[in-house]
Amino acid sequence: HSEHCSEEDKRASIVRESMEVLRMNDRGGYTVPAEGLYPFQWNWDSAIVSAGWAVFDEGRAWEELETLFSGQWEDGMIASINFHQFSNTYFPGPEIWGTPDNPSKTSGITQPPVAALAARFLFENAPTPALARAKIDALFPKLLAWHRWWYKARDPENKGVVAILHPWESGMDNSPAWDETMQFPVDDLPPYERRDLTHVDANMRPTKDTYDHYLTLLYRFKKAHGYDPEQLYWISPFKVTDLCTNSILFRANRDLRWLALQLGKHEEVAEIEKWLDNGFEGFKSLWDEEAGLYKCQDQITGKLADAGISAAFLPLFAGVASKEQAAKLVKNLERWLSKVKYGVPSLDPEDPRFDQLQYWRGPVWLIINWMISNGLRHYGYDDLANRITEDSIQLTNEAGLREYFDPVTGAGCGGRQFSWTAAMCLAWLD
Ligand code: 9WN
Repeated sequence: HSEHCSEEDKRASIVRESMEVLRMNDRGGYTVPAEGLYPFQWNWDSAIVSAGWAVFDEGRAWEELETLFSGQWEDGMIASINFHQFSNTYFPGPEIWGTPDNPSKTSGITQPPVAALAARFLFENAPTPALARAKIDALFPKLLAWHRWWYKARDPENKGVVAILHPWESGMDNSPAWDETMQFPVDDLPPYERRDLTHVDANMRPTKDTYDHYLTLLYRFKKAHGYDPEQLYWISPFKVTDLCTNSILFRANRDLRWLALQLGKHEEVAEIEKWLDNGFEGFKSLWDEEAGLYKCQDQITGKLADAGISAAFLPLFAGVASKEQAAKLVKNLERWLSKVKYGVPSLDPEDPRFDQLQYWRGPVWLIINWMISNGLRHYGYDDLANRITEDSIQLTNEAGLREYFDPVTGAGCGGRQFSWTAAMCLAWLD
């Protein structure tokens, strides 16, 4: 009994701590992912964090999304980073990106479109339905504009799935899924100084060679008419169908459709249904039958990436996989989980590149765990979903609200007092 009690006490204190972390990382209308390491407003972080705020401060939750959309470009894009306030603790900052004022300073690329999911979550869980309705009325056209942007700028050839043009856009920056597609030669770069290594250990962060590639893309995009997204698609040496982005976009379209129905926007419903139909077709080219996994695809060569990554399970979250595909995915996932103590590792633990500490090349990320477990439940794999939920509770109980976790030892890695980990403890694990 006493053990049970102390487990409960532990959880109650994690929940309290999670609220404190969001308050501490609040910069007035937006939440930074982590003090020092990430001092600006990140796109998919903020969308997830708004669900955490929703648990104890409805108004503040909506404000998070409103501030995110205050940086929306005229063409509809939501950038990966909004630079609301000066900070010199992160590289590359606004002076390197040098985007046109559009309407405020941002990066020049995007990130996975979680915002519509968050908007639906806030709307459905709203203590004050009238407030929620007013907020959604204002937010809906902006969400729609962003989704339209994805298809216009990132699927001009009508594949039904969208391209990312920079690994930072995937949110899984140094995933082994990009090892082959990141082989292009780097340009002569102006000298630069990374800041991430002053906050966290180098063995947990991308290598210098990887950063040289990141910056090569950044400077080429900057030269291409101030990041004009319609040009970037045609000039980028990195053009990939990313599973994380496309699964989230598919799910976000379902949630946007649901919101459109609430608002009685029938033309928009039809427009979104077309994206869903095309997406369903587009996903077929990402299925690797032999491996029993989805794979990212190089749009330049047409080749599927060889790496099995955690995003391979996200089509379950999208709801785009068939029952047969789901069964094969589950078999792989069970094999992965049998090789580690805590799931879900970001790379197949049997891949020789597996590295338990290295960022997106092995470690566990709570936001991905939430999406995978949600998807598993939808397909009826409750036991496996429970295992992932239990692992996530254990990890945060033992290591705290860290950026990511070692799947072998359970140790916390990367940044501390991390906003999206706190948000997951509030909106998912409590
Ligand atoms: C680049 C903020 C972001 C996350 C990404 C994660 C990391 C940035 C970086 O941190 O990326 O966008 O400099 O490492 O990979 O998913 O949104 O938490």
